[in-house]
Amino acid sequence: MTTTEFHPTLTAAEEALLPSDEDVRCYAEHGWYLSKKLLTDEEVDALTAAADRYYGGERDRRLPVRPPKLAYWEPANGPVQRHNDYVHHEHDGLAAILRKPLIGAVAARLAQADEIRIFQSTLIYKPPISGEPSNIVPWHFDKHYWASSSSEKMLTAFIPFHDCGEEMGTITMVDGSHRWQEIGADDTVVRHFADRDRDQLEEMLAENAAYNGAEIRKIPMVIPKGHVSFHHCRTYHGSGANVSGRPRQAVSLHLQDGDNAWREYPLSDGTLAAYNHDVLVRRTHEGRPDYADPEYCPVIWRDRAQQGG
Ligand SMILES: O=C(O)CCC(=O)C(=O)O
Ligand SMILES: [Fe+2]
Repeated sequence: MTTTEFHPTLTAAEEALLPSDEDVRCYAEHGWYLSKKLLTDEEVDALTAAADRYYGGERDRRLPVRPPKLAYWEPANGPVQRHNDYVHHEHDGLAAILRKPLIGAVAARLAQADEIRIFQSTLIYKPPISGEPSNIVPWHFDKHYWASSSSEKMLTAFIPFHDCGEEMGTITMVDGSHRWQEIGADDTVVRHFADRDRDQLEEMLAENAAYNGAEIRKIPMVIPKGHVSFHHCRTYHGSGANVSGRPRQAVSLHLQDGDNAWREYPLSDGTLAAYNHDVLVRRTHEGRPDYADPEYCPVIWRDRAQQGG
């Protein structure tokens, strides 16, 4: 699909589901936003059915190479938390719902951007095993993983396939933490987070908060079916055990604004920050990974003034 062919529009009913000016102000202040009902029950049920088929092995296409840090659960991995990246690329049934323009339009308003593209989509499944350690998502913010992206406006839409409350281990935000200054360089923090146990992670979060003279206020997002939780790329978040007796299923839809591009970002060990896209996407005319490659990073929203053609 070329730039000039894509003219997403919203119905009047969908327009009413956009965040208000006050919602946008609140997002800027708090770093998260719980949407109205953006997906119908039929659309959410279609996600569940498509995910079942995906887990059964259905694919419409496959990645041509395996990127270095790909999350890709397979049945042989057993009853641990499942993460599968690039589902918007590999599975058209999932993509059909994830590309809904309304999701992009909400993101565009929150990020105050003209265009929204998919950056990544991760299909998530927390098995209903209350003591399963892999179900715990440690405190992190998504920009930690996106150092090779130039944008500070990127954001994530967390889309559960059912009502998602605390007993399921729903996503939990650290209120206002996107405005904190970090202790140390981004990449050293990433490594710390990966290597540390839960108590140490709590301590790191506390140290970061203290450095900023901030209180830690944790907000578990209680998300009704069809609603979507959005968070800024610097908002700390994590999640806990699934003690509900039912699987907790979701897609984490990572979104980029139209201006986002690959940037050269040296890490403390002397290497450059990289993202899985870098071995997949086409090159720009300067020879850089193109984070606007429609094959992997499709546009899902473009404001009318930007639509041209
Ligand atoms: O599954 C979760 O609770 C957290 C997912 C996550 O880290 C995200 O959506 O960015
Ligand atoms: Fe995250």
